[in-house]
Amino acid sequence: MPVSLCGTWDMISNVNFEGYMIALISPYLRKIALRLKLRKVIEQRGDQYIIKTVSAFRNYTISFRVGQEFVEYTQGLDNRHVKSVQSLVTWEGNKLVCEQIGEKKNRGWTHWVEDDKLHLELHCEGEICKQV
Ligand code: 1AG
Repeated sequence: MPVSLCGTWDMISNVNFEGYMIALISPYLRKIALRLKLRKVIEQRGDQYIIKTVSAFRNYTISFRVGQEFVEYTQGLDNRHVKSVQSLVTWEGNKLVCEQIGEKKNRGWTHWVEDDKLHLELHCEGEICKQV
């Protein structure tokens, strides 16, 4: 576990969020989501992580142990897909990498800290969103 991702992080940039969301949700919801300034609140208790994405519109929380598969239901995001997603989070060097195996192909995210900033890359079906 090379670095701590813990803390409260406020969004300063969000590139191609629209592209990422096209694979997942309706134009109406995308329009709302695009305006949001997202905040990440990351906590760690032992090897358990809690990552909260907080916004004025909706909040989303995941909780997992690194290296252990868990079932993720993306409630409040693209929850029209009732099918659960099998997710696995691992460290790849300094990066916390999540592979989300489910209905959507090539879906996942990567978190890392660089220049004292929290970075997040979200990908789904060939689209890559980059948030700092
Ligand atoms: C995320 O996962 C998810 C947060 O960072 C990104 C937010 C939405 C992208 C996913 C699908 C779009 C669906 C609905 C948009 C509607 C509302 C937006 C509400 C966003 C605030 C919750 C990675 C994370 C680890 O679990 O950081």
